[in-house]
Amino acid sequence: MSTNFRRAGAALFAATLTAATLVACSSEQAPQGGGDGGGESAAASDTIVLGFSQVGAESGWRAANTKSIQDTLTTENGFDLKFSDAQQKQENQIQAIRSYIQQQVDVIAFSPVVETGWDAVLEEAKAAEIPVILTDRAVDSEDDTLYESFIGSDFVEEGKRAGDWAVEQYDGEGYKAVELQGTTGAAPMIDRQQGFADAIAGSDIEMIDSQTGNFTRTEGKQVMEGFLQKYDDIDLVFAHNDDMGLGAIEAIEAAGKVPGKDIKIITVDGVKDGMQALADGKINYIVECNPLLGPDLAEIAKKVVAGEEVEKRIVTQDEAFDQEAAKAALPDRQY
Ligand code: GYE
Repeated sequence: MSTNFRRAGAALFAATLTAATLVACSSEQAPQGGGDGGGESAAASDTIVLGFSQVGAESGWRAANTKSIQDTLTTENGFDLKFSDAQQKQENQIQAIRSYIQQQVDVIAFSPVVETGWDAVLEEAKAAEIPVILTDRAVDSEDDTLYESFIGSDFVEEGKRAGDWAVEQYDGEGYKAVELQGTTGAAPMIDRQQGFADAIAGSDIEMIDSQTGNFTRTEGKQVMEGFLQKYDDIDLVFAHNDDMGLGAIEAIEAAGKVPGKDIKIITVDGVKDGMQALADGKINYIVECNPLLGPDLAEIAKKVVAGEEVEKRIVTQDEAFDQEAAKAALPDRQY
């Protein structure tokens, strides 16, 4: 799946060797920095200490993403992974990043919960000469020297694919649509909304309401309940992730309507529960967002520590599924 991983295949061995040498040098300085006081986690000299600040555990996608990172950045693969969960709070992420700076880790990686407000802490990392890699979500900053690379999907494209399919299927029927947005201010929320709006723009599909469900099943359900009380003519739901779509299914069924028929549902992600609902006809279309970012992160981290050039933007490849495609893909689905 990971084209980037394949592309860099040959160079990786050499990069790993260089990385080992470099880290060996830098770790000699660790004790005077106060580090972790010679505790058990004092890394072997060829190990890359990587501090990762995760958004939270809000969705099936996030669980798969965390697993991919933890399964890839292992001791056997040359990493000492320090992992923290920010529970969808920016202040927790900033705190975690500051603590990684204090610990003088070799690399900091994080998935920024929202796009703005990162410059100060990223400047602190830069001043401490600790490289930063963004995974999954982008930051909105004028200064792109504050991070080495951004690995993740093209969220505008995902929203556009969802909207293009809606237009292809439903244009001409005067559909009224509602939107369940992801976390306010998060890159995938902003971009998916934009992509979908652009795609339906010349059609007769009308977006009548849009609210955040914070990427969770519970809030997706609550927001959908509110929409169903407010409007009796909803034809289509665009949910920025599967979990909110699954919450919407519960709300629609509780209101005595049939999800996938009376009210069509389009989501983004392609996690197992979402794909199952699609195969069962309760969701109509899913644009995939690949959460398996661990291998690309490992590769880029090794290169960065080795002082090699890395691509500033690495776009992961996503597919899209209708009911038949979901049925075919489900048996081999990894997440
Ligand atoms: O779509 C959603 C998760 O940032 C791409 O975050 C990620 C999104 C994903 O909570 O399910």
